[in-house]
Amino acid sequence: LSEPVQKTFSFPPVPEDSVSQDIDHILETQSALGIDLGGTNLRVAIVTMMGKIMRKYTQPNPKTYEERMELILSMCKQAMTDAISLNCRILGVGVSTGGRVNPKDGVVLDSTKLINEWNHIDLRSPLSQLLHLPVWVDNDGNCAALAERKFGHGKGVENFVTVITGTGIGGGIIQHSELIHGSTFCAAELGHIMVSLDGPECSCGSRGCVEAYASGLALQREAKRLHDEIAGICQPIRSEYSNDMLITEDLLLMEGMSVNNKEQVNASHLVQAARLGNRKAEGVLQTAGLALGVAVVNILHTVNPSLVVLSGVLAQHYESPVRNFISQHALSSAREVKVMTSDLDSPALLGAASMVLDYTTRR
Ligand code: ADP
Ligand code: BMX
Ligand code: MG
Ligand code: CA
Ligand code: ZN
Repeated sequence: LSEPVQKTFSFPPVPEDSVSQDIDHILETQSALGIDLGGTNLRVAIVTMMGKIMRKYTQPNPKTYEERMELILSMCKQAMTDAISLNCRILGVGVSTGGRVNPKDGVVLDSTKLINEWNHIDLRSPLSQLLHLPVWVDNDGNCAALAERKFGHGKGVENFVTVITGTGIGGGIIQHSELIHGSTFCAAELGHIMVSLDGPECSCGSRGCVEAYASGLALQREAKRLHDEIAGICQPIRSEYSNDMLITEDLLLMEGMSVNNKEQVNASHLVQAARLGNRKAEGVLQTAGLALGVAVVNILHTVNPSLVVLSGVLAQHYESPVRNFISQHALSSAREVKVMTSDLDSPALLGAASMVLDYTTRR
């Protein structure tokens, strides 16, 4: 007997190019709304599967709970409308926020005074009710680590840590390719690693935290202090170096700023003054870099990552002081760690979006 002939059917071959174009198209249109709530800014963005930010909206983060919720909801509504014209299909919402977060429930448990009225806040329910979408929430530093894992230097790295400098200092720890949250969701609050017994006051209520030395807010505090010193003793003289900075006898004042209007002085002026050779500003930045170095060495000796990714407004400035401190003070087995500056635009925001993109495409 001859074998029965099996009937098979095969589809005509599809040119490879069109398959990859289809996939590219899906990856471009499938998107998430990312929200990032920081000590200064509230950001919303439409982010594609590939990590491309299609549109970003930034407002100052309001000081009260009601105003903040209202603004989040109105910015999201705007983004949802714009997503249609951008041909982006929004699969869900990812929220990155300062404070301790229970990601299982989508609840902010507690916050330092960088974000007022931000304790026991259910973010998931109101957002999912309004937008009819699934919502994920995590701490901003943790989100920054997720972004590095998916889009940044952390791709394929099993154990790494990220430190993100903004108004405060956030952190995220990836161990065995997963985030660490700890027993009460307070792991990786790296800004509150204490680097001295009696240092400057921190926004968490303690003293000597690395955030109190090296955050945007800490540098702003020091910039104001230097400004007040000079304002108290002499009239500014126009500097020959710069139009927007007045430097007198090693101290600094910013042009266009009356002595009463201190609000304009911030970390970026301090960095600029240091670049122009202001020794006091240089000293402040050196101390900040040293403090961050101490914190990072403590992190190395706790979780022994192979990579530390620095991100945020001051990352580039901190890279070499941190490397130097490691080479001088880390145990030799921890010393081989790589230190890199992130190449991502808005890691916390991208990480918030990645929670949606990773989950909705999981098989
Ligand atoms: P958030 O803390 O709200 O997440 P950002 O990451 O946007 O905010 O960072 C805001 C902080 O960074 C503020 O403290 C601000 O003073 C500081 N900052 C903004 N631009 C610069 C800059 N060019 N250099 C240094 N610090 C900056
Ligand atoms: C604070 C703390 C952290 C946060 C970090 C960076 C709050 C509200 N914030 O240490 O949870 O990760 O700031 O935040 O408790 P950012 O404001 O610099 O983005
Ligand atoms: Mg931030
Ligand atoms: Ca964290
Ligand atoms: Zn602190």
